[in-house]
Amino acid sequence: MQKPVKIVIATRNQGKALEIKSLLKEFAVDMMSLSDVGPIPEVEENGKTFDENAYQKASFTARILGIPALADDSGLTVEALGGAPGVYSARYAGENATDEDRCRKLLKEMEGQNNRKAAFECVISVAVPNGVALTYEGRCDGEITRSSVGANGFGYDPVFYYPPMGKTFAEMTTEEKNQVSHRGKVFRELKNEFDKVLVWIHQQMPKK
Ligand code: ITT
Repeated sequence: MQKPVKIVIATRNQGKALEIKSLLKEFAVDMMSLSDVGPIPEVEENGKTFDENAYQKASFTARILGIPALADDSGLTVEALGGAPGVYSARYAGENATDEDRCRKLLKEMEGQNNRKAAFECVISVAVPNGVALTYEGRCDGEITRSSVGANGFGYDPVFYYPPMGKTFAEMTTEEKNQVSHRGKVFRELKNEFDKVLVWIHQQMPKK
C-alpha cells in the first residue's frame, strides 16, 4: 500500500485552514499546515486574478518545502462596487485590520445602495515542487446584508446573505456552509477526481 501523500495547506488564514481540513478529511492525505513546517518566507501575492494568486501561493510553497502544496485564493466581489474588494478582500481595510473592520468598511461603502448582489469566488491550486499545478474554481452568489448577522465562520461571512437558505454564512454551521459555499463547490470538484490527483502527485514527485 502507498503511504499517504503529504500535502501542505498553504494558508495563514485559520478560518480557511479549518474549512479545508474538514473538506478533505476522508482522503488518505497527511495534511500539514504552515505552522507544522516552521518559518518560511512570506509569498508575494501580487496577481490580478484569484487564479494567479492561488498559483503563486501553491507553487512558491511547494518549491520552497519540496512537498506538494494546496493554496486557496478567494474573495468577495460586489456588483455595485465594480467587483471590489475582489483580489484585495484580505487587505480591504489595511494590512492590520480585523475581519470586523473589513465588514464594517464594506457596509459603509454599501450605504444607500439598492443593488446588493455579490459573489464569493474561490480558486484552489495544487502544485508540486517542479512548479506545475492543477487549478479548480468555484463561486457562490448572494447578497450583502445591511448589518452584520451571525457569529460563525470568518471573514465576510456575517455580511453575506445566501437567499436559498435564508441565512448569512455566519449563521450556518461549517457543514451547512460547505454544502453551498464557493469553497465547498471547488472541493467537491477536486474530491471527484482526487484519486487521479494523488496519482498525478506521485508521478510528478522526484523518485528517491
Ligand atoms: P492566505 O493568503 O494565507 O490563504 P488570506 O486571508 O490572505 O490568507 P486571501 O488572500 O485568499 O487569503 O484573501 C481572502 C479573503 O477573502 C479572506 O481574508 C476573507 O476576508 C475573504 N474570504 C474568502 N473566503 C471567505 C469565506 O468563505 N467567508 C468569508 N470571507 C471569505
